[in-house]
Amino acid sequence: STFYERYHSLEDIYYWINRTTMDNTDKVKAILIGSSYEKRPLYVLKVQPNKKAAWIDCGIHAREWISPAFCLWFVQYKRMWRKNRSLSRSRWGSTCIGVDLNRNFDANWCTEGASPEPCSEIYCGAFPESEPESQAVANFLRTHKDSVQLYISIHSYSQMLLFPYSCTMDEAENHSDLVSAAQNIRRFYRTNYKYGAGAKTIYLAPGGSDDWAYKLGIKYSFTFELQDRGEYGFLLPPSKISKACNEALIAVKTIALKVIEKT
Ligand code: 0X9
Ligand code: ZN
Repeated sequence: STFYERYHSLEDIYYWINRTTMDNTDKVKAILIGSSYEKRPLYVLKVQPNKKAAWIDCGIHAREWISPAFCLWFVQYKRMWRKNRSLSRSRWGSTCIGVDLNRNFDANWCTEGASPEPCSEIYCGAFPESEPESQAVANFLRTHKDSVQLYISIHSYSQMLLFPYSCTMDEAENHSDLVSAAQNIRRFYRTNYKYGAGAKTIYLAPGGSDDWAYKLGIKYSFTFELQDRGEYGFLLPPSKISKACNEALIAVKTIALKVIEKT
């Protein structure tokens, strides 16, 4: 299998980022946007010098192995860990690790579908953007919101394309545009993907990055839940990487074309 058909350690991914930027100085730039709780650098890889841009992040949920493989981005500490690594003390005095970064953004923060309990898997953090990781992403997007027209967050698993809102049952103002963008993508998938507004398709989940980016003004905002549908779940075997990434790549291309056409 090739390098891209395997999972990699964080050290390898940093090496890959370094190598890729050095080999393509004209096309790829690494921008340091902050550091994680454990003081590891967070990079944006800028791959087009154009004014118009799309943001793609991978690894908001660490245990979703296929996600960083798609971007070669940000990797996790433990194989089945979901949250970041920050320490917080619960009301009962016990110490728990981690905030769910996809509950830490300022979009109906910590309402139904998130938990104020530090030990929960969906702990929302002490306040919106309390975590360095979500802060770094939010700061970057705030600064670049005029050029970023498409926001994509890669997760796994369940084979779904989700769009706002997840933080309320309300319909997004451009709901029909989002539906048609998702339908467009679907035509190119051989694997079956479900799509729809997050809250109605899966569950209420406030504080997510997609809803936050949408409220910031990025009207095309998606969360991709990549393969599979539960057979391997979070531990998608390396032999399945190429198919999972290829179909995600086609989806990203299709949706970017649609956004260009509309804006
Ligand atoms: O619950 C989540 O954060 C995502 N599902 S996952 O299984 N990867 O954890 C769904 C995110 C959908 N969008 C928002 N909740 N904003
Ligand atoms: Zn996730």
